[in-house]
Amino acid sequence: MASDICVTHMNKHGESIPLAQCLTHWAREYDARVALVNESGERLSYSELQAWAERLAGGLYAAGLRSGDHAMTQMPNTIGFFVVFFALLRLGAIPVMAMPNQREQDINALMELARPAAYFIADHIGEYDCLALAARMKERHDCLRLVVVDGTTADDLPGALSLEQIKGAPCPQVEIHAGDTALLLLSGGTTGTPKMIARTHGDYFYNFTASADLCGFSGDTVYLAVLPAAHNFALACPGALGTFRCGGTVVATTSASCDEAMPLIEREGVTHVALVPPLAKLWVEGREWENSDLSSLKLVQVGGARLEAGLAMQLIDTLGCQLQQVFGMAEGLLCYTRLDDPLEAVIHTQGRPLSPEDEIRIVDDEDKEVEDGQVGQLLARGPYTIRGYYRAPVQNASSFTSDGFYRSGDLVRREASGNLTVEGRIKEQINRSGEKISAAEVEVALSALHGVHAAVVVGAPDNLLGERICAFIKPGGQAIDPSKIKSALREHGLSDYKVPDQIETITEWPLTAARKIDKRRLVSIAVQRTSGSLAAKPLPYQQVLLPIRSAPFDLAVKLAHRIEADNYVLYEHQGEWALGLDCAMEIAVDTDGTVRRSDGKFWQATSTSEGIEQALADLPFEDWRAYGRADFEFAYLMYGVENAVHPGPLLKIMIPRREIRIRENSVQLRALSAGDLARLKNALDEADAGQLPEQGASIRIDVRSAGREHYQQLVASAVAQMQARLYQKVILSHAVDIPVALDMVASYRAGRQSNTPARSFLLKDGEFQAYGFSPEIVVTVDAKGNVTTQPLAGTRSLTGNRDIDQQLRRELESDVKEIAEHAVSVKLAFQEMSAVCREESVCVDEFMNVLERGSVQHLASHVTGVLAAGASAWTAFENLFPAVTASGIPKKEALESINRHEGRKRGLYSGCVLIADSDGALDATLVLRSAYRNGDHYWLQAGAGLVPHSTPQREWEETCEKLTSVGPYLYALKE
Ligand code: OOB
Repeated sequence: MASDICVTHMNKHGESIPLAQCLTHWAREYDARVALVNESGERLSYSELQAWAERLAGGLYAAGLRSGDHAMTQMPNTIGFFVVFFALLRLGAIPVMAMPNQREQDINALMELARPAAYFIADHIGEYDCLALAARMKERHDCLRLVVVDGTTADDLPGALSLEQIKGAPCPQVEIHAGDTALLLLSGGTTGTPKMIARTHGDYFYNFTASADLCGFSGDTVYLAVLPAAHNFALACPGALGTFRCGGTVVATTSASCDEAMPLIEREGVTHVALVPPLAKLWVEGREWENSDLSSLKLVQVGGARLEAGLAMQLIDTLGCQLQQVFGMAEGLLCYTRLDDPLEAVIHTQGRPLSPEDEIRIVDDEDKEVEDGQVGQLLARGPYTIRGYYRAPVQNASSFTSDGFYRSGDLVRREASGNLTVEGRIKEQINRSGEKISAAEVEVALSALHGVHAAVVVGAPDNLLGERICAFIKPGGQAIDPSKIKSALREHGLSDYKVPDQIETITEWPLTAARKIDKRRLVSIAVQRTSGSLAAKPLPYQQVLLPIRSAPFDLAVKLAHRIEADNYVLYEHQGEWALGLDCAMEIAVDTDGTVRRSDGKFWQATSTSEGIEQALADLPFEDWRAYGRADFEFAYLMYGVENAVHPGPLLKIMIPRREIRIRENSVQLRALSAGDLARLKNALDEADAGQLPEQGASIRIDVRSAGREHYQQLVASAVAQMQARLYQKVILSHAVDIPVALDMVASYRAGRQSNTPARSFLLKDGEFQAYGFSPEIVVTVDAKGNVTTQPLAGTRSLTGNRDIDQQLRRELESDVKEIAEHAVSVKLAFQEMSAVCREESVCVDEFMNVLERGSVQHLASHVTGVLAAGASAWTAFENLFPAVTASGIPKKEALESINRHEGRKRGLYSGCVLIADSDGALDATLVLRSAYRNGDHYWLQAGAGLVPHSTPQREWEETCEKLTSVGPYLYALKE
């Protein structure tokens, strides 16, 4: 028989035993050790478990059950469950692993497919009367010869046997091969019909033994089976079977609630447990009042659905043990984070395949492999992954490639470490608390109900469940009563966990461009319609104030250089460097003004500022600071200018998970979890003690080398339009490409040392990066509602030679064109401020100062006011954006002129970078004198303010002077 056992099914010790013979081996090896304990403290040793399973197998044989027969088990986590499981294997019968919470429709469909000869049930599951269900199944399925009840009430069902009573002499040994089917697992549905997964003796043995090795299971392992043991995760990843294989103890419980499970952990000294994310969340919350001693816990595994990084950290903090993420599927492939992976990987990824022989492909819509780091569908093939569902040829044609890869329907990305992150899915499946529900199946069940004309079902993000089932119904006549719909579905035998959590009436389906029902839009509507009612308690930032040795700017640079984050914004203002890292929540404004939040909520308010305010108003965090940026084209939305250049989002705001605010001598660290705070502190200590990053080679670019003619043509064209009085002023810009990869942090550092900006910033958002030395603020609003804006117009260069600079300054102060240009800008700022401030409060409190900004000097004024009743910082922002300095006068005509002349997206150039606080303060600074990167494209951009008297030659000079604020301080990325 050994020759039948495929090498790939062996564990690292080279053993492979057919599942059917495992318990006999283990009983011999572990004998009197405790194999199994239940919640009431009943214990079975390995020998006792084996003896009982042997007796039961004999009794079942005597009752007519035979090797190869299918036997459906639908039992909660009891001792009986395991006895039945092992007895069936011993007999050579094939357990069909139904879930305890499945109801008539599911069980019926499974019976039709699996044609079981026996049905093993508990007498009741919670309130549910399983005997009545069994009676109906027996009537309907003539394949069912045997019903066995675990409990005392078997007599209530004529013909049923009680598990306790079944015994018989040992049944014959059957010859079993590694490739024979050992058990049938259920697949999470994507279609209206169930699918089953045949797992073999060999592959399943490998599944739990290799998993047990990877997870460090041993004879000391005490595994709490709190998820249903009928599910692959708790059964064999490594689960109960992995524990038995090592001689450990399985604690079986039917209750997952903290007040029952946690005392059990203390009582039994549980070392390992597997959870799904929603349960993990309940346990974290439960620890606020539940104080059992959990110090025996070594490892908590979380899988089945996406685990948020914040919850991952909280879990480590509150349970005080190691975390492992498990991304698995009943079809086979298992990915685990490893016990020695860096914390970053354990928190942010779902691990990598268990076996070196697992093959994975990440592909696009056309099955072509995507580049590393890109998102695509995960296809898997390997030693324990099935090549087809049980008796499902039609389904198999679409679920497997012709060369046998399973199409998981999951969208994943492979990190450089080889770990995968699950980014979404393409299958029409809802993941509710780790339970997989086919939207199609619920739609079919709903459509069969009286009064339902049509139904579409989607999964909506949910604080408690991960996803909740939301059904949209077009009524077929009278109004829909959600509670009646739910009870009708239950009466029709739909499993309880598939009954929609939310039912909404809809009159018209939202459609996609391809005229299909827009399910994403439905998700947004589902979220929208419940907003408010499901609001969670806001999460506070944990914070510490620490002394530092480095100068604030040096420290900011060292941190930006060291910290690895996909998103960050470093914002310098008023002597503080504020660094927001990693996004806990993102708010984005689409090109149509819709404000979307990354938790799925969206707002389509009368004004964009109102939408943003609403999105910020019910953030689930306390005392937050938001970091964001608005691209120039946000102005097109504000002024109704046609936007054919920017696909959106036009404005992005992130609420960071971690934050550092650096001032002279001290640093404030803030994070949403204690773990993040601790990591931040480590990063700070290292940066404070460490060296400044080394600079690469200095880059010389000639900003005058290209584009002169084109730019001067644009100037001439705009000047002609202004002379025709179409508008008064416009800023036209040109971009200069940088042919080498820039070290953005080193260049920011060098540039900042030679500039005297109003604000500076350095930011990264995935592939997009920028830094700059902002000459002026767009608007600041303090918590009391004091508003300031700072129009800057009129420019001369700063050469570094005092006499020349003085001469240029005098020229600037007396040049009629510059003064006129400045005066109209101040007037416009005054008007815009008056629209949002109390009228009598608006004043020009500084007029026509000369401000030195790096390589140029400007005429600058200050306009201040106090917010009018009903106005917020965002109303002020909306009114003052874009800065007149970078657009023109009147703004709308100037924007149209820019759109016509430049004809391409400006993006962040002449937009703004901003921070906003939960107390209502906002600080938005104009993005000029900056460098930009998008993927491998690096560039600078600058422009000049054109008025009717402008000359192409002078304005070209001015843009080149401005580029000199950034251009000489560029450093190449070190190899
Ligand atoms: C486990 O198995 P199934 O068969 O109930 O569900 C598989 C599906 C995956 O295709 C994926 O969509 C989702 O569940 N999933 C996860 C995940 N683990 C599973 N999505 C995001 N993050 C994860 N960590 O759920 C299962 C089987 C064995 C071990 C663990 C889970």
